[in-house]
Amino acid sequence: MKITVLSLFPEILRGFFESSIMAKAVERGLMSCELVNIRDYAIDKHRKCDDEVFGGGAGMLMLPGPLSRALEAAGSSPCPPAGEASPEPGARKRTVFVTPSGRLFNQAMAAEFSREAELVIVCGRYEGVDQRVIDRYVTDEVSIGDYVLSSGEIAALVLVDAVYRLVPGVISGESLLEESFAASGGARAAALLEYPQYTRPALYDTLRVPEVLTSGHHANIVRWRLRESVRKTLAYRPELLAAEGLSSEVRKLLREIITEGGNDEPNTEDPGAANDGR
Ligand code: 6GU
Repeated sequence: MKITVLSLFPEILRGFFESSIMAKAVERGLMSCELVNIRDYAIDKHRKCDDEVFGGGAGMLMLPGPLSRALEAAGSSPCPPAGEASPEPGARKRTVFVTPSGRLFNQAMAAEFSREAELVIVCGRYEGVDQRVIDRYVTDEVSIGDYVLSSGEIAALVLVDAVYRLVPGVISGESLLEESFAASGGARAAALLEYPQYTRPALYDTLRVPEVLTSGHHANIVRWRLRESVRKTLAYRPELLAAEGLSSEVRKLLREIITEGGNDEPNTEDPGAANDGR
């Protein structure tokens, strides 16, 4: 997969593309990445990229000229003028504008983007971008959450990170399978948050790892983990448990946890007592 990111501050992005798993994926030929400085497509002698908003208002907007030329160079195709036939669905290069006024990004969108051969991502700066550029080139407007960032670069990195790791071969299938939300991009209706995890030492200062995890009893471990997942999901993201398609096991655990109330200690409970009903 090839990802091209257009930005007025590509240096903010470079470190990410040149380090860790991304660099490895590039080395292995699974990914290729290009950073484009929009200012390189400004043609006046001051390399101007922004101007005031028509109709008044605070701040500056990115000019249509430099950004359009950068998009053309990146291979984004303009949508045809009104009245002309639209290209086949999927024929236009996926061109994503990251903006707080976009569609809310989620794992299903990450999975969809990861199936594209190429992705172009545009980072906004200042108060935003001239709407005509969005109308002509952008296929998707995406926000990463209900808060405001000062620019699109960090949001673009969030998007890139969520997407490229789903490209086959980039990380192990096992890690993908286990993690929170893995299922929400696929067929399952609901996903649970991940259970707590521990590593050595088993006793750190006065804090002991839940005994079940060092017991070697695989079935008990699986049950404990599911229970903790349900407990955590109930505490932090109860709306995920309202979805259809919860297994009967999860529904049973949920009932038990709700009946228990908040007065149990997950690290000291008897793992065997939770689910066998005896
Ligand atoms: Cl994509 N950009 C900016 N500037 N702020 C955001 C955002 C994007 N998503 C949430 N907040």
